[in-house]
Formats: sequence, C-alpha cells, structure tokens
Amino acid sequence: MQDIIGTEREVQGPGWTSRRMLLKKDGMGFSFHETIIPAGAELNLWYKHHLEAVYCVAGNGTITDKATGETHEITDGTLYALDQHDQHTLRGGTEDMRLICAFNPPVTGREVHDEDGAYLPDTSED
Ligand code: 9YT
Repeated sequence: MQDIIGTEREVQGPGWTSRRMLLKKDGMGFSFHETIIPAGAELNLWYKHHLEAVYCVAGNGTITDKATGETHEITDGTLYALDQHDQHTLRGGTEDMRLICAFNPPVTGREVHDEDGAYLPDTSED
C-alpha cells in the first residue's frame, strides 16, 4: 500500500479515496481496491456494469439499498455484495471507514463516475 499512496493508483473523489491495488491491466480478472470513506461522507453509487463485493476492515458507516429503502450498518467484519447492480447510498459513520473492494469486471482505472454514480462499461483492450 505504501507503493500506491501518492501515485496514479490512488484516486480521490468527493467523499472517497481509493487505492487500486489490482486493475484490469494486472490480469487477475477482477480489480481490488482499498477505499476510505471519511466520517460523515455521503455517496450515491450505482455500478450498472460491475459486480462489487466490499469488506469493511475498520471504521463504521451505513449502506442504504435505494430499491427497498433498507439501511444496513457497516463495521469491521461486515461484507456487502452488490450482485444486482443495486443503486445504493454509502454513508460514513463516526470514524473513517476502510473498505476492501473487488470488482468484476475489473476497473481499468480510467473510469469516471457518471451522473448516476455509475462507471461506464469498459471497452478497452488492455
Ligand atoms: C466502496 C466502493 O464502492 N468502492 C469502489 C471503488 C472506488 N470507487 C474506486 O476505486 O473507484
């Protein structure tokens, strides 16, 4: 992780910082990230083109499933899996939340969140 901080593999947006440990170009078939959600942040996300599993290893927060309105607490040891391209809201809690995330298909590192909080599908060859 020390090798990634401060490089192009560390990416920041409003309410998140993400360190991409594995990207598409690393050839694993998935991408693998550490994402920090600061206390009190709110993110509206929708990975329309990706499946995502997220495991919390520190801090706390919540996730709300926009389809059902259900909110789940997230703390050290919580896993959530977005297998339905679920629209969701992620909220930081009282302490910065540290999340380990895997994406299938892998993120290339060039995506930007669109107006829905989605990443566009990857059409690149590398
Ligand atoms: C928590 C979450 O959705 N993390 C996704 C990874 C992050 N947005 C990134 O690396 O782009």
